[in-house]
Amino acid sequence: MFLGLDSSTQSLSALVIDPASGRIVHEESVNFGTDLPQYRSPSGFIPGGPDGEVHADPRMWIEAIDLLFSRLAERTDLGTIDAVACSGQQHGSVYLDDSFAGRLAGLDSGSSLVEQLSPALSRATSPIWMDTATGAECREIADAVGGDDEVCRRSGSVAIERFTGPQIRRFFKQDPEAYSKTAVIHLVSSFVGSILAGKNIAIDHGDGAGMNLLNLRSLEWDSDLLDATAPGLGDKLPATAPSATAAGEISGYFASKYGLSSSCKVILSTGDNPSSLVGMGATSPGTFVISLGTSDTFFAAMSEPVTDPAGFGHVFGNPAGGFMSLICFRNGSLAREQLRDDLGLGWDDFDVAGLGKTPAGNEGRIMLPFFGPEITPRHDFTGPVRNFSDDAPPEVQVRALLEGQFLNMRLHSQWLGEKPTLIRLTGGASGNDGIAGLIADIFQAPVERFAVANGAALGAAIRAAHACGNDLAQLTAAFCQPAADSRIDPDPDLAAVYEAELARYQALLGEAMERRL
Ligand code: XUL
Repeated sequence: MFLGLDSSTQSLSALVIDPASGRIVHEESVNFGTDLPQYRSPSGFIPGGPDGEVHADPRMWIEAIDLLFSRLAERTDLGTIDAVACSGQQHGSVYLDDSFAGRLAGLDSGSSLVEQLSPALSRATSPIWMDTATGAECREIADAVGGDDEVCRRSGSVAIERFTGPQIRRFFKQDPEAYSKTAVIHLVSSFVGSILAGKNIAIDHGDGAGMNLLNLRSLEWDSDLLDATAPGLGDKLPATAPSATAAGEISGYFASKYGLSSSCKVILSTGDNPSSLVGMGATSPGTFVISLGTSDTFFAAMSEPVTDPAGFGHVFGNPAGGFMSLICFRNGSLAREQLRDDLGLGWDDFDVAGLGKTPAGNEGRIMLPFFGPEITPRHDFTGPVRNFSDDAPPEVQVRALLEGQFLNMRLHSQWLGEKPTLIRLTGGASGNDGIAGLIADIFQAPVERFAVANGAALGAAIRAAHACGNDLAQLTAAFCQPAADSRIDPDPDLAAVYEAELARYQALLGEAMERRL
């Protein structure tokens, strides 16, 4: 049996797979808001941060580990687990002093993790991926190494507010004393993995690439980026290593407290998007994954490591080897929900029934689907831009929003230079046949939906099994199957319609961005 964990923004979840039977045998989850209300973080972060600051309490992540394992141990025999791997929300960072390694090595199962490890935190709170407070630091880092193009050429992304390097720089500037007391900086994923292993583990290439610090050619920390970020940073970062590396055996704490076998291996952690690439069975180029969530994300394995010349997309390590792209669209469900509420509609209007009232292409009526600031393309939009009257009937607005969202996605994924042969759709709105059909038509590729809700935890469990000698293709065939009857094929007659729409969308976007510069 293999255990996958996912420490995401709102919860810590676990999934156990049995490769012999091809079954998911157990799922468990701790919701930070409802299970750990004492941290006052209903959505997994501390609300109301100033100037775009979004931080979380790392003690909450630690406490969730004990709670999750106690629940797992009640319901399943953890002694059968051969290996565990972890996935984590990307970019978030945890700051620890020089007592951390000793505390990990000496964990006592008679006391809790949070009691024993919290005193090692050298920064009380952890910035997470939603934090946008580091605009100045991004500019400083880019200026120091020769501009955004240079940061992108080295690290796979321009300097980005939510990425870990700019976040570390902000900490160094705000509290140099606490920064100098920091002995080790972990990502959320490597932090949880280190607790499991009872020692500091390396940062893998998948999650490490989301820091603006890893050189994608050498797969080592880039010394110029380190220097541009904060002094002495190289000494505070764990080593980097391929995702499939075994970090060691599970800490004795988990063996004696929760009954894990002392020979249970801990495989390096990775970020939730690289992990989902594995869980969605998309580690080979050609299959694109679209995840419809609060923000929509788009990711795919890359045949060649190219970077986005416009600076919106990112390149991370593919846990199965090579690289993957990731593009994040802030106006995802947030925009869909806002239009629904503004027009007093229901989700049916966003499904086949509602979309059926308007023709594909919406007779040329286009919406730039930005209800708030967007990151792809990066711009401070204050509301959607339409080339038609904003009191047009609701069905016209709905189609314009949805077509706008996926035309925007197609437009901003063209830098990959690859056409999808298959799109795997996941996340909240993926069960919606209308939206799935629209994506198939706009990208002119078949769309499949997934039965497993937590692709990141599944990916972690599959990685654990793979690192212990199980064949990845067989694991993928057994666990990464679409839900029955979930496939939707594109209508080839609409290829030309959406080709023309894409050109119109691009022209409208160009005009709007110029007007607002
Ligand atoms: C990716 C990103 C998010 C987080 C969510 O760059 O910021 O997808 O990984 O957990």
